[in-house]
Amino acid sequence: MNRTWWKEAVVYQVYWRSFNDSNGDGMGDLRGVIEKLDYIASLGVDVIWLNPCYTSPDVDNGYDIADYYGIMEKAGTMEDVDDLIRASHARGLKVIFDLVVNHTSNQHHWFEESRRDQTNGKSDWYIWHDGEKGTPPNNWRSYFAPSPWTWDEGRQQYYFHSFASEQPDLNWEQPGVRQAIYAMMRWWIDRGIDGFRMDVINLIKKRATFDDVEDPFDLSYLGNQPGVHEFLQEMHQEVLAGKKLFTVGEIPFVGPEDGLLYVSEERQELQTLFHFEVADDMEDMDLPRFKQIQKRWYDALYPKGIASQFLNNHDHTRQVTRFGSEHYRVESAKLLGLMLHTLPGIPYVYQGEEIGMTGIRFSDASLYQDVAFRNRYEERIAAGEPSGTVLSSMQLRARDNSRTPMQWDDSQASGFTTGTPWMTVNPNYKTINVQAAEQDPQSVLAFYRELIQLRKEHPVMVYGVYRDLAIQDPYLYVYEREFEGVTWRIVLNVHDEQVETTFALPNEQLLLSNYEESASEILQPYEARLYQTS
Ligand code: ISL
Repeated sequence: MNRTWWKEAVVYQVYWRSFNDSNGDGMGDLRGVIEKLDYIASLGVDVIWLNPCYTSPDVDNGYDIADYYGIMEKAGTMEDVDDLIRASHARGLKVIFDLVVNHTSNQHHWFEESRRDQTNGKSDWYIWHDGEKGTPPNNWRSYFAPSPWTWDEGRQQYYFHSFASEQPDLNWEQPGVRQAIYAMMRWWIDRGIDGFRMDVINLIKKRATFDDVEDPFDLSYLGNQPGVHEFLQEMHQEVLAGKKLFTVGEIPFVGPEDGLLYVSEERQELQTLFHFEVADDMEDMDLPRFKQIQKRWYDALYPKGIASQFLNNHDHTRQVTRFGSEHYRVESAKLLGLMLHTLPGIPYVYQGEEIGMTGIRFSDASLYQDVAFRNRYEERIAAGEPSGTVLSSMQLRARDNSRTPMQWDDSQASGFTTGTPWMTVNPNYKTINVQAAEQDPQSVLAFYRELIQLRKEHPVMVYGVYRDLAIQDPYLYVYEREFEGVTWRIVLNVHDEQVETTFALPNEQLLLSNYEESASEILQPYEARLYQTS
């Protein structure tokens, strides 16, 4: 694998509305991000991924865009964007923007024109289907609604939406749509952004026919369809080729063999991807399965392509809560960090992960604001399920769980805002916050800084061959990375009890660990050790 800057990057995800509020209105904003750039730079990360801040009615927290060339008032202004890019670059940070082009808002002027009648210039820019009002064209579901079809009174037709009904899908078969998107991407690149995180980019190609499916709840019919690569290769040629950019595709419904088609360097599509074999498909930490997933992706991709490592983001509850242990919060936060940063792939740090924030679980359904939660909750209540059952079954995985405000200090609203926060702050902010972490040399924060620093000095972390040494072990995750004569061994006890192991080595080869005493053959709960063995 040839050495390239973007493969060596660590990405920090900024969910700006929950990051830092500069004007006291209770919602984070771009000025707030600018105020915290020194903090972000102090982590040692290379790239900021900023969630969407374009003009939007905000039905899906910015993933429903009404104007790709405008900025949402809540976030700030175009001047703020320019300042953010400039100030980031001044600190050596690159900035990638979310690119949401599978769908727009139903308030985008393209859709307003398209829905007007069946003959206007944009009539085919979205996916329209004849049908009888009240009987959707097929039995599919959408991510956020019982059907992906919504009846439009104006056109007397259905339109298609993979997500909420306020997010109609664009019709990528129309060259005009594609050219409009490419022009918009070029416009943003010219403005100074360094690349894109491409939202559900493998959904842009639809199935050839909208026939009924056997299992509507298996949404895989929504994505990864034949022909998607032609679109992505065209996009590459028209927009990305020859530019120094960072591109990561959000690619649900793919395994490693298909994944390679998106990121293989020689195919010239995307640089890297997020797959969802863990985040969507694995309930909690199933270590044997997790190891298999790592191995399969490594075997299929390397050295032709590279994927990402993440266990949480704005859609998936905090990794400590779901894959670690709140009881062993500090230990498991460090273990998961050490694991993600030493496995093959580009590591993503979701704001607050670096201080070991936990996922909230609201005890009152009305506190959940997320459209995915609300729609599903209401569908199940309407179907007659008791509200308590519905809430408890949706509580752990709800998307809002990881969207609570960043915990900066122990003052009112965790130092996030001087106003009333748009979303309840996790009450544990009194103890879990950046200020406290800065004062504690053993904090998760200090550990993350060390981890991120290591990547800058040790190419083995990026390019090393990966070998699992104990793939059958249900609790221990032991693997090696090897590059140019350097070998690292990582020994993780992914478990809340002690384990004895012969994989532990003498102390002098230890580069990093999450317990102060880590010389023995006994691994403590969630103990994580990183050795250099040659
Ligand atoms: O949220 C999920 C599961 O809880 C994911 O399956 C998610 O819906 C999917 O990965 C797509 O997510 C992306 O596109 C959505 C947007 O709501 C998400 O925030 C975004 O990350 C539609 O644009």
